[in-house]
Amino acid sequence: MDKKDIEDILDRIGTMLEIKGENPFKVRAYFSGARTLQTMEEDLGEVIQSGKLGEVPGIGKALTEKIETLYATGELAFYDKLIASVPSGLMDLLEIPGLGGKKIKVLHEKLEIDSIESLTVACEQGKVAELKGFGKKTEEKILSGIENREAYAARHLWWNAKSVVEKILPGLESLPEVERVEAAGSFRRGMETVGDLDFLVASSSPAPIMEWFTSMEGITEVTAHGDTKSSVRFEGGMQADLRVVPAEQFYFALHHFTGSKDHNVRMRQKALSLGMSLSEWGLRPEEEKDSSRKAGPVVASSEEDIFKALGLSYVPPALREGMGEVEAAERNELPELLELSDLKGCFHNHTTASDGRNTLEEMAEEADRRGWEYLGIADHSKSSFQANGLDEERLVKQVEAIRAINQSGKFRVHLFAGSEVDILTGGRLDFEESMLASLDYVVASVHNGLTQDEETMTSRIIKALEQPHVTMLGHVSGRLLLKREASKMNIQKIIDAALANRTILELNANPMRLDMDWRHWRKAAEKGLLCCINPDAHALHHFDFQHAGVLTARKGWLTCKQVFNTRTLIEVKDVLSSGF
Ligand code: DGT
Ligand code: CA
Ligand code: CA
Ligand code: ZN
Repeated sequence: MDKKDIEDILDRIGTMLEIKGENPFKVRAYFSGARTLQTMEEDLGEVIQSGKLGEVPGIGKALTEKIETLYATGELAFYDKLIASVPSGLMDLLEIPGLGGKKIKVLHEKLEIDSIESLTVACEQGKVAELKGFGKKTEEKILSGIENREAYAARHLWWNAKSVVEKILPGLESLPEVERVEAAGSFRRGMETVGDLDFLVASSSPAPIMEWFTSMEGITEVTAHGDTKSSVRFEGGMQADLRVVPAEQFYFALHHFTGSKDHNVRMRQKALSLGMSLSEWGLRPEEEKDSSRKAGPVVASSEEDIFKALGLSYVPPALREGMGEVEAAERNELPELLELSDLKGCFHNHTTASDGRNTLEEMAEEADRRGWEYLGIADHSKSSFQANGLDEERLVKQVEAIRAINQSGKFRVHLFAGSEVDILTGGRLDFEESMLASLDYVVASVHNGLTQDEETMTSRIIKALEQPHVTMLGHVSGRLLLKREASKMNIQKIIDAALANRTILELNANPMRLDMDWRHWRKAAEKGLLCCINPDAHALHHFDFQHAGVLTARKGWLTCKQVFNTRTLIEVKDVLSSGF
């Protein structure tokens, strides 16, 4: 565990002890221990090794032991016990400005507050203002802090980041001083959520660019305004950094600020192993070493040049997560990643028959416009009554309508008749086998009972994907990014069951889902698991979500062959009628 993580844990220990009403001296020891670590200039590992941690002012014997244990093992029984003894909702209250351990203790003891929800209610009822040491002002501040919490939340959906980027990039591009511009960081890597945006510009006159950037529309705060670096915050809480570098530095800076940190670390190690040093400034021979050779710095007129200079094949930004991509690039074994243009259709889409906003015909027309070969319609099943799910009778009618449209030749796209069938709590499906058999395909999804325990949920899902008529499993984990955690499940067992039963797993491209998570795809697909990227469209413009789905698939190292809906209509028809 590194120093920063240990500081955070010491801080949290202090707060938890405060909430529990422990001796103030003991509490302060942890807070000051954290501050001491923060300002310590020496390398923590070296200090520990030399046995001198206990001599550092502000770090006593008890703390020394705990820091050493954390550093060596990353764990601390004392800390785990403490966490278990404090209601988890109380720690969430720390995110509200003005609330620390002492105030939280009072709120908990006097008003039985144990979560942000119960605190909101108490504030609205004016109970917090009546507490000693609080008052009306504090209550108002807490309430507005709660309101802002979401707007100021630390992370944002990639999709929302994209719409901000798409506004800023053209503006920067249009400035005469700007020679080149890119959005770097987690956005460029296609992370499902983005902390802040990182714009990078090549220019020899940064001043007017800074001026433009810090006076854009929609900015609520300029948090930094320097000569070559500025930071702003937009309405809604999104933050953006802008850095301006000289043109010759651009691709080194682009590579550096694209990250990830882990990827950068591996790249720097690779450079060092070749006697070079890589940074945001450039790639040059290490100083002093072999000065007779007098090799100059590497010139890069693209990111490819940097990888080439290190003997690596080009690593696309989506893969730069420090998960073996540099090693694969050394062996020239990077996958040929999926592209958006590889997709020939999709299977999980809704119409006005359930909770979609567009009719069957409108959906078909839009699919035509996009040049897709096929479009699957999978409206909700009867148990999803809140989504106006179809019962057998309505579904039979829809299937007939779909067959009729195909017959009519009105659209080029071929429509497949399917259903997004609820997986009921016991793992049974919402329709009988005969109904399922009359469909072209079946997407099986969990929509209720999302909080079942891991074992129940795992066997529920496995039971569903063992059913012969189930073609694919929809939005596997049920997560809603930044809103709702994934259901508890043993994902490895589910992947293995999908493999054994030749069931496809969906990569749901809705930007709030991006589910199954990209971190699972690489290994699963290597074992032969097939992916289907679906927009889960409830309106025509939701077909655009496929962009996010493909980017996520790329992060999972997926190739064309591993994605079902890259296949042609003929191939898909063949599989759906006679299996894999
Ligand atoms: P985010 O904003 O939390 O979604 O994630 P990133 O990856 O965009 O992180 P950010 O904005 O803090 O920095 C952008 C990139 O700059 C990051 O991916 C790698 C590089 N970078 C920033 N700080 C460091 C650092 O301390 N060490 C290394 N190796 N790279 C860094
Ligand atoms: Ca960032
Ligand atoms: Ca940043
Ligand atoms: Zn669904």
